[in-house]
Amino acid sequence: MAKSLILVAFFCSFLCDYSVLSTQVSHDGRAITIDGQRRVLFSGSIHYPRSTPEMWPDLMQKAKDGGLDAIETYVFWNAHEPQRGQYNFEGNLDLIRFIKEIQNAGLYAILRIGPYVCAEWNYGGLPAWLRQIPGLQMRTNNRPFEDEMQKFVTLIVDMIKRESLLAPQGGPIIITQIENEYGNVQGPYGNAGKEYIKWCAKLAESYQIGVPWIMCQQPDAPQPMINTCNGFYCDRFTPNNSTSPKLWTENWTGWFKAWDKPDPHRLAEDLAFSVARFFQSSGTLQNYYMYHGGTNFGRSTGGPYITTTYDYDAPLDEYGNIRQPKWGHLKNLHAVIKKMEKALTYGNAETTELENGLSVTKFFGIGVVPGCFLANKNKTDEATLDFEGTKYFLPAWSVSILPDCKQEVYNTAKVNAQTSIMVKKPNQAEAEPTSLIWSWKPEDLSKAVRGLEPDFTTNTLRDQILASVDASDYLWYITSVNVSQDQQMSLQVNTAGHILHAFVNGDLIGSEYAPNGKFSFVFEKDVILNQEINIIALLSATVGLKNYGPYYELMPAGIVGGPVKLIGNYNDTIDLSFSTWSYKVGLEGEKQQVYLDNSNSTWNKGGIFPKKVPFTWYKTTFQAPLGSDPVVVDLLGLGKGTAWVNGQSIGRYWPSYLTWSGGCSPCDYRGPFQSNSCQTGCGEPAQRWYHVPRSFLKAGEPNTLVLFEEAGGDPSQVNFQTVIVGIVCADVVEGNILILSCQGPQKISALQVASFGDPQGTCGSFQIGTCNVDSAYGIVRQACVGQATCSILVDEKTFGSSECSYLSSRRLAVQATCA
Ligand SMILES: *[C@@H]1O[C@H](CO)[C@@H](O)[C@H](O)[C@H]1NC(C)=O
Ligand SMILES: *[C@@H]1O[C@H](CO)[C@@H](O)[C@H](O)[C@H]1NC(C)=O
Ligand SMILES: *[C@@H]1O[C@H](CO)[C@@H](O)[C@H](O)[C@H]1NC(C)=O
Ligand SMILES: *[C@@H]1O[C@H](CO)[C@@H](O)[C@H](O)[C@H]1NC(C)=O
Ligand SMILES: *[C@@H]1O[C@H](CO)[C@@H](O)[C@H](O)[C@H]1NC(C)=O
Ligand SMILES: *[C@@H]1O[C@H](CO)[C@@H](O)[C@H](O)[C@H]1NC(C)=O
Ligand SMILES: CC(=O)N[C@H]1CO[C@H](CO)[C@@H](O)[C@@H]1O
Repeated sequence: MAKSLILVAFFCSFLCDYSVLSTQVSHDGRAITIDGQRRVLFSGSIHYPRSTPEMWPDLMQKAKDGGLDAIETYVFWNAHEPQRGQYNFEGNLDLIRFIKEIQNAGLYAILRIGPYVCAEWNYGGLPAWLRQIPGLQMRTNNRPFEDEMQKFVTLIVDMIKRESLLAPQGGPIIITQIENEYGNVQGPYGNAGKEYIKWCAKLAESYQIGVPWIMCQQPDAPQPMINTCNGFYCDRFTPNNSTSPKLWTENWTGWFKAWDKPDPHRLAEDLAFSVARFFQSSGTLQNYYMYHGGTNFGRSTGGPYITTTYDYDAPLDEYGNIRQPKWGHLKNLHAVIKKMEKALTYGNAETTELENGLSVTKFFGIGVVPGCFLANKNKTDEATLDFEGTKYFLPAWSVSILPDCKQEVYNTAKVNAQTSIMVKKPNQAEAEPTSLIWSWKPEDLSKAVRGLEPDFTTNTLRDQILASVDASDYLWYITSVNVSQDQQMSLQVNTAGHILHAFVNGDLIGSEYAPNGKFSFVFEKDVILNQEINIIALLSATVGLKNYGPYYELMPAGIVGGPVKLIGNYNDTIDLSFSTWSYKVGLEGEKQQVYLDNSNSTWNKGGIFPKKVPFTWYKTTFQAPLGSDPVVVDLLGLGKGTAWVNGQSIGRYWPSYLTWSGGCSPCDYRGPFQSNSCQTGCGEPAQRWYHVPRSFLKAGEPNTLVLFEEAGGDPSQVNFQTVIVGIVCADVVEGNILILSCQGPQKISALQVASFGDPQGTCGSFQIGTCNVDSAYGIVRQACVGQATCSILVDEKTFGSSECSYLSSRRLAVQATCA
């Protein structure tokens, strides 16, 4: 086998110029065509910087097993070009390796080059150094911006061409995107915006890459750019040109999380409903945003107030585990829709709207097996639909799919896939002490609070993005004031956020952070001033820069413009806004890279251990947990800061930020989904567990964890854990197959419930209903206990035909533990 492949490759390199390996991608008004055939395509977003190269093959395989055809990613300009002309494509920024992993898994790739990406990404992916270029205005008809954008897009296009990654070259890339969601913000840019979009389209076309270009949410996309839809539902969307197929680039599988928000969820039933409705309404390509959300490693990743976890409630969780039942319910949906591929892409669609929100769509035509969708859009009432002589039961807010228009194979509200409940297990590394041993050192504030060795000095209060060029979250603004006598005054600082720590004459007098994403606030605190010179040092910290909206890049950050004032008892005011201000970018510890293992800085071991002391660096060593399960570190007890493992950033942490306590109520999949429809974790720490990728860890030797604690915290509770499947459940309708899996090396260790009949309740609280086949428990125990995976066909042959047969449909409910 290997030999003949080599022969073919050898033969081709001389004679056929790889044309045998080449794939022709085009489109018509109906679908993307691959080698001339119209296709139904399922795609999923995975952002390469939000996982590690070691995770990529497994993520791709799980995506493929879940029934995807393609992986979609943005390209992240500010990560690749952190300084103008200095590029980084290493490690988790190795875009080429990522695309090759997609190809290795036998999947297609969709590359959204942007380079504006939104994506809850810091500054929407645009480099902050663009702001330093004279006359540059972003995302509009502006030559300096267009020049920089063209340079970067050309670099990426040249890289993928050189590596033969485009489908016509034999590579996996079938679709590329220029710009992103510009249609949503275009209004305020007026005519310049229209010109810019035309320029983008011309630029894209000029590369002649031989695959279709898309522009999402761009109703006036110039041909041949295809306008595509983003949203929770896309059934009502139509592209503007009869030659453009209906493509859905972002069907949000859940939602992102911010530091002040509870955990958002989107139930599998509703997600499946939206996908089924899209195909019912003649859609042909759909991309899950996100299929794997991942982690915002490093400070430059997450957008404004976005947590370090970017889990997104996606079919693969933050750590790369299969999220059940979402993953399995969609896998089953993909399989049934694929059965109808010919009908959906070559057939005619005939839709009949019935009363009470019911509708029927039949795809039919010469030479194709007809396929049908029966939809119940009614969000409260179930219905029984009489269709071509058969009665079909449709739960509220559900779609039934009949791939042959006769037999219901799938209903979006009937979940046959297993549910897995993940649990966290303590670190079981050998010889790991129960609590970690810490050393520490204070951040050296001595120069900053006295204004020594500034990076530069001005007599204005500058925007933090311009002043620091986003080289750090932290920027010091320092000035002095000469007063004629000792006195108490009120220090008033107007800041555009996000966090402010104020020091007067070396003492921290107060700290404040922007509440609920309202970044502008006024800090006010009484201070005692000494006669003559007083030094006021203000440390401003950002938590990810704005990423969305017209002119979002101009949204201020830091103490831009102030005013900064001292107000006396008689309203006598000293305005410091135009005093001489010194600036220092970043922390001393960041400059000295004290988080690196080879850092030469000295750490304190003895003495009084500082707890709840802001601006403290902490360091400990730990053994990597045994096995291969994903690792997290529990940072409960800490305030806010940044964490590194073996010198690699695992992101910002902020467990002291408690989320809003309202807004969590039992979730219902029925009815139009909103980002806050279904939330958990109200009033709890915004994020307590932080992902430590296995590839960051060394087995059998000590690993280092370094924390920079900005707000004051206590690391004594910090510990490492692994994430595993704890409980598996399933609730399977007769005629389907029960599959239970511990999703890893663990085995099903005990069976709590196995009831065949009409079991009640949900996973964790199943109860026997009015009828139960007594032998069910023994049958399931026999087949499953002791196994890593088991499957049972839920039918009469297994469970008998007579018992409970008066029920209209019998179900098997199972709950088991993995260990
Ligand atoms: C595209 O369609 C929208 C309505 O969906 C319309 O407002 C717009 O003018 C159309 N644009 C073009 C170029 O046809
Ligand atoms: C639709 O696209 C075709 C081919 O790309 C183009 O010739 C035609 O002008 C477009 N029609 C409209 C209404 O934009
Ligand atoms: C849902 O169905 C009920 C009857 O079962 C009907 O009264 C109601 O109007 C329907 N709602 C919608 C939105 O069609
Ligand atoms: C502070 O102001 C007083 C009065 O203007 C002046 O005499 C004194 O020299 C100033 N002190 C410093 C250190 O500049
Ligand atoms: C100072 O100004 C505030 C707000 O303008 C006002 O409410 C207060 O009465 C003033 N105090 C004095 C002592 O003038
Ligand atoms: C620590 O000191 C050694 C020897 O002087 C030097 O080679 C190394 O680069 C230093 N490490 C850092 C992180 O500065
Ligand atoms: C393009 C699109 O459909 N956008 C929608 C996404 O979902 C939100 C929330 O439901 C809607 O407000 C948008 O209109």
